[in-house]
Amino acid sequence: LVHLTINHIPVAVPKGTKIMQAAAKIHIDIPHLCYHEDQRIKAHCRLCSVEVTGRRRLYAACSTECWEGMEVHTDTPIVRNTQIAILQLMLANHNRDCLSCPRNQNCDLQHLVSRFNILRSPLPSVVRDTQRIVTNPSIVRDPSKCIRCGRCIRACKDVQGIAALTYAHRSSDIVVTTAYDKPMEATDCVLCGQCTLVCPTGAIVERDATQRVLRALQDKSKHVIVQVAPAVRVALGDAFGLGAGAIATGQMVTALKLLGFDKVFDTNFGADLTIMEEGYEFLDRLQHGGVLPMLTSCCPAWVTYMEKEYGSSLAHLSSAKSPMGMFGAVAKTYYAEKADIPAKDIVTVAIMPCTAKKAEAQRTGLGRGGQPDIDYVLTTRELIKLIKYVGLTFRDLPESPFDSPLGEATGAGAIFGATGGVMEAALRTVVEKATGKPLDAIEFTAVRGLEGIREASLDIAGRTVRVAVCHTLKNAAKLMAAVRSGTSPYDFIEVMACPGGCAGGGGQPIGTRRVVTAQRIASLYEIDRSLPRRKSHENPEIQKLYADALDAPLSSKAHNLLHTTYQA
Ligand code: HC0
Ligand code: SF4
Repeated sequence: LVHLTINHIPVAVPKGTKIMQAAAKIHIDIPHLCYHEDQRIKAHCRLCSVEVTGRRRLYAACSTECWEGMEVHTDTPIVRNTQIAILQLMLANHNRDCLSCPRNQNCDLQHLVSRFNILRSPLPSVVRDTQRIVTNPSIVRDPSKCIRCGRCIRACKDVQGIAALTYAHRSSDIVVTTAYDKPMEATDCVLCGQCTLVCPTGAIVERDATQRVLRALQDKSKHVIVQVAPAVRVALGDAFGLGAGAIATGQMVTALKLLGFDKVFDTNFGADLTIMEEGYEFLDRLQHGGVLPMLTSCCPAWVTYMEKEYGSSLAHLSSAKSPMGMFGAVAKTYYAEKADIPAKDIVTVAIMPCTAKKAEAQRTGLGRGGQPDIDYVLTTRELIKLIKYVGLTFRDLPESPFDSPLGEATGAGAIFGATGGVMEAALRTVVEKATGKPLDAIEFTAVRGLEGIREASLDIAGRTVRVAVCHTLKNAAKLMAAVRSGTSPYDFIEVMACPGGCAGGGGQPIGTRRVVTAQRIASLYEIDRSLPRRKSHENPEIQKLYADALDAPLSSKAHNLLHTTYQA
């Protein structure tokens, strides 16, 4: 242990601990902006400067390791004046239209300016361009809000291995932009939103659809239904003081009903349906010499990555639509018929922990007659805004169940929101179908966890099947090298673009970090354990859907409705 004092309070910390974490141990939050707990430390904003007795320069608390006998001061006049000067410089180069900023009241810069009680800025504004860049369905950039902390750049490069965002120019002219200033979607960007999750201000945010959804809800001629992704229910509570990973399914359904949705359905139902199609597709490829390894196709950032980077390997992708896509297709056909409402009068909204889902919803393969199957996608963050707008005290809401017939789901559907969940859900159905025997040991723990790449071998009806699971596109690239060259040892690979899977999705609440994602994942497995049915093929509503309208998995009807194609 290393012994030091911070503001005269003694602390003992393991060797190698940074001043920032030592201070946190005694409940002192040292201000910071470029530092993010999941990222490489850059220490370039210098906002975390502290004084050390006997030393003439200031130290960055995020990057300086504690030493024996160190006396740290976080609140001396020099420290405070430095921090205020840094903030004032940032403010001079920051578009301060806070009142109409998407991150209003949820902005690190705003919090710090408030914390330091900076009432007026003595420096004249040098903000140049205040034009927001709106070129794709998912992500909006506002360079006038950028404080050049580089967190988005590191998320894109270090997590996804993509590097669509970069610094350009030098010194006071430095900006964060894309290569040649191209629109994001015209770069290697896959719209995953990991950059939006770490941005401390409103410089890079999801494209807001809340107003359009509110208008649909107020339109009496429309029947507005909503589906909610598996990972939203374990993240939404973050914004309402429920604690990381809190399971808020029942309150969430109540909130959506109070918002005016005519029916509240579950994407987990769509996930069960995906398992039927994708699971049977895998068995079919396995038994009839189809293209292997088969790659999962439910994560839209991953699908876009495949289309942009691995165009010659698209035959490996499962043709199954994502759960969101399948849900939308069923909603505008089967459900429309059952409910006796013309599809044109049904508006489907999807709540997703994801920004890429907004772009996925606009894919031409996900619609019929020129109309999209999913009309609007809101991120978890946007749902939080809507709940706040109507003034619901979320944590006190009673619980409500999902509506029928697209609201029943199994534990297999629930775990889709965790990395490894799609594979585990698929195996629960595939193994049972292939062997014809009921599967008792349904927890495939080898594919669980947060290792970047996990693998497992299992015997399916006399054949050894090798599967792999990975999260983040940086890890996917490692597996894809072998797929492209035809040397992959695997038969089936699950890829989710975001760290931890959708639980850590780019549309989740600001403040999402790896530790929080891990708690959400634990909750998803808890939901799975708590359900009476844990295999997708045992979902009675899915069985009824096949009996009523689709015949069987992979039937031509199922193919028409539930499968899609990809384009390099
Ligand atoms: Fe996911 Fe999904 S699990 S991508 O991570 O497969 O967004 O939560 O909704 O569609 O079900 C996200 C989450 C979904 C889909 C499902 C899949
Ligand atoms: Fe990079 Fe994802 Fe952001 Fe695109 S959306 S810039 S891929 S982190």
